[in-house]
Amino acid sequence: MRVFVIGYGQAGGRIADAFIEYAKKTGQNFVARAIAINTARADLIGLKNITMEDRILVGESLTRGHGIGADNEMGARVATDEIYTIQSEIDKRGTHQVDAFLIVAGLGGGTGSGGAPVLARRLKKLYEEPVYGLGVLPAKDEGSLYSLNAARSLMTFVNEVDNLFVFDNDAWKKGGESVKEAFIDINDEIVRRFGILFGAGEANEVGQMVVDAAEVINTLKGGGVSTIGYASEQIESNGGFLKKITSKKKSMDNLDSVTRITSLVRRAIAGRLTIPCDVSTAERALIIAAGPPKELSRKGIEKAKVRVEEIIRGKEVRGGDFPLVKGQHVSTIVLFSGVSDVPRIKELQEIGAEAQETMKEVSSEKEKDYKKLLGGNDAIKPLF
Ligand SMILES: Nc1nc2c(ncn2[C@@H]2O[C@H](COP(=O)(O)OP(=O)(O)OP(=O)(O)O)[C@@H](O)[C@H]2O)c(=O)[nH]1
Ligand SMILES: [Mg+2]
Repeated sequence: MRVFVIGYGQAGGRIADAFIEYAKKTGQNFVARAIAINTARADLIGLKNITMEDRILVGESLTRGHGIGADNEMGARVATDEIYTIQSEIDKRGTHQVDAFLIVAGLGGGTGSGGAPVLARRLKKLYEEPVYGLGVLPAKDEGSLYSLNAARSLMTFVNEVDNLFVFDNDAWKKGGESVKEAFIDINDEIVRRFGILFGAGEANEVGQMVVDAAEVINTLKGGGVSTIGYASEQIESNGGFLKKITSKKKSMDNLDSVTRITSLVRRAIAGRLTIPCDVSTAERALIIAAGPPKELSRKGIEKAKVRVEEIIRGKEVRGGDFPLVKGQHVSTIVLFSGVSDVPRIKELQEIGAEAQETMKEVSSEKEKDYKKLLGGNDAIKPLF
């Protein structure tokens, strides 16, 4: 499907940038357009792949292009003040032939955390296409201000979008890397998963049961929080030769590809999710297997679907192929939509609620302004 990607703030901009890099590298065309919006000029300049004209500076009168330092009330204010400018920047880039919007933001900071929900609300009013969010949660050691921002933003964002993909930096950070290197790796992990999800419907190869945009959209219908599992395996280059000398070539091939798909799906479910959670609480799921057509197996997908149906609470499980002629890997993703038991979100909300109590005494006026801006929740309440 064709996605209009909007990176809001530093994390959002970098991830949108990584989307373009991935699309270029893999020759895919699911990114209809990618733009970056930020209050910090330096962060926009630091991007590599998004064209200069698609880097949009906002809040200049308030911040002179220097950013707003993790103040998400200010982030929401800037977005509210400049919503017509932002909307026309998006509109003039052409939104026909776009199947969905994806607003990406780090929820712990100020610009993206405050701005993304405001923009989501506006886009939903303007367009019929679904508006999805990708919210990046802060690592635990980033402190309580980041947790508070994330808790507040999450609650609003999830209500403004058609579905919110969540990615938890805390579950993905590795020791020993510089923060910059770590983000490059993490962002690659993110776009690899979304590359399969959104790329699937744009495959220009013939497959057995190719996933289309409607299947992705229907899986995401109903909203809530989504998580994605992923597993990948390199295709053995000597497999062809070995198989030639076996007499039962055909049935061997079939058996191999069925087992490969089912075992990859099992690994995708059991492995690290974008946001770790109890997947049995999911309402809907979508399985996609990507790779060279001869390595993909309809039977494998069917078997994996039955397995996922047994696991999740809901009944809707879809599945299909993403044929890629040049690939050296078979990869699978499993999208779990509408999950409701996410320990990290509960934890953030608790930290957020505590921090909010402390802040209430300090600045009850500021709090009122924030609520007015987002038109939203009185306090941080449990999401599930
Ligand atoms: N995955 C990922 N997370 C990032 C990246 N850059 C920043 N973050 C996370 O995003 C959060 C901070 O959000 P930023 O996007 O830097 O903030 P911002 O929207 O630019 O807002 P301000 O700078 O506070 O105005 C933190 O929790 C960081 O861990 C990135 O490239 N990738
Ligand atoms: Mg910033």
